Amino acid sequence: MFGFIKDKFENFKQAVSNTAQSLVGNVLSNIDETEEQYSEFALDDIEDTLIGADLGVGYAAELVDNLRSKPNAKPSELRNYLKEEFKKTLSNAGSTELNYKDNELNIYFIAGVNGAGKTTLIAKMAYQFRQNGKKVLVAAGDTFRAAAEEQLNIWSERAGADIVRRDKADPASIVYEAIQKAKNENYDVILVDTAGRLQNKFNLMEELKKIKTVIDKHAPDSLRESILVIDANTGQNGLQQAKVFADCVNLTSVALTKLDGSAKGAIILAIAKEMKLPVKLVGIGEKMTDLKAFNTEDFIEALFN
Ligand SMILES: Nc1nc2c(ncn2[C@@H]2O[C@H](COP(=O)(O)OP(=O)(O)O)[C@@H](O)[C@H]2O)c(=O)[nH]1
Ligand SMILES: [Mg+2]
Repeated sequence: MFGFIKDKFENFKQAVSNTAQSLVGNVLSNIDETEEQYSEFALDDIEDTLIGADLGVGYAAELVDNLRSKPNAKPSELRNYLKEEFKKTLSNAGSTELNYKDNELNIYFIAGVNGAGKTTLIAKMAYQFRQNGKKVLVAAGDTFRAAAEEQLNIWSERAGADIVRRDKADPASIVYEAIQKAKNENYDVILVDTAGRLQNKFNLMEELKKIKTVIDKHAPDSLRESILVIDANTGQNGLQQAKVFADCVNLTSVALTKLDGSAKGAIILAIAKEMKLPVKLVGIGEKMTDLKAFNTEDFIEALFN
């Protein structure tokens, strides 16, 4: 495990505030806590509000059907009920600690659609690892967009990481080169940036598989995480993206970006529920320091308090 910024709860709480309003605030403000029982109208309302907050149709229905089937469920207990259910869902999705092994090479494979925030996440991770004295190499695997490589170069320099890049080269060969360099020069971390053009889904998925094959072959014990980057504002679309990527590369976790300002952070719960994937990192702004280690307690606290 690795201790990414853990001390900025206030910023995190701020980033979760719109989600807290749409997911918890709106549900609670629509019910009458003095009623002894839920009316059918109230239950439908709760379900609609949960769906509107991007929790997903199936999950919202499950939560409300649970209440419906318990004749003595009380509106005054709704807050606690949701809190416990959300906690359960998150803990069932697995540990939120980023995997990291000291004194070994740690490879992080980063995937996601264009604009999700992959390159920014890599810069932020590189910065964090550098702050902790780790030797960091970035593999510029998004060779499709020239501007993307240049952006990565600037970010990496700023973060104090080294980079392997080669114009128009095959991404898998760049990753191969990065692995050789990392082994020869004792790097602690390789961050693998990738392309995200979903317009040509088949080619993209083949390219990602090829990169993973190179890692499996040349650094079989080093792949620490395969992280899918999802823009919080894409809501349920993000879940669809997750399914496409999960079908092709074995994902281990999710990084949710642009949570700042987003009211659709319930996607964290939807992904945990439907895909059993933990969110481990959260982007809460565009700056290098705007990265937060996700943890369930902080998230629940920010949602409900
Ligand atoms: N507000 C906000 N913007 C972000 C965050 N992460 C990335 N961005 C912005 O999203 C845009 C796309 O990011 P980029 O890393 O290039 O996406 P990529 O195509 O997946 O590599 C850029 O303008 C970033 O500054 C975040 O956590 N919060
Ligand atoms: Mg990029």
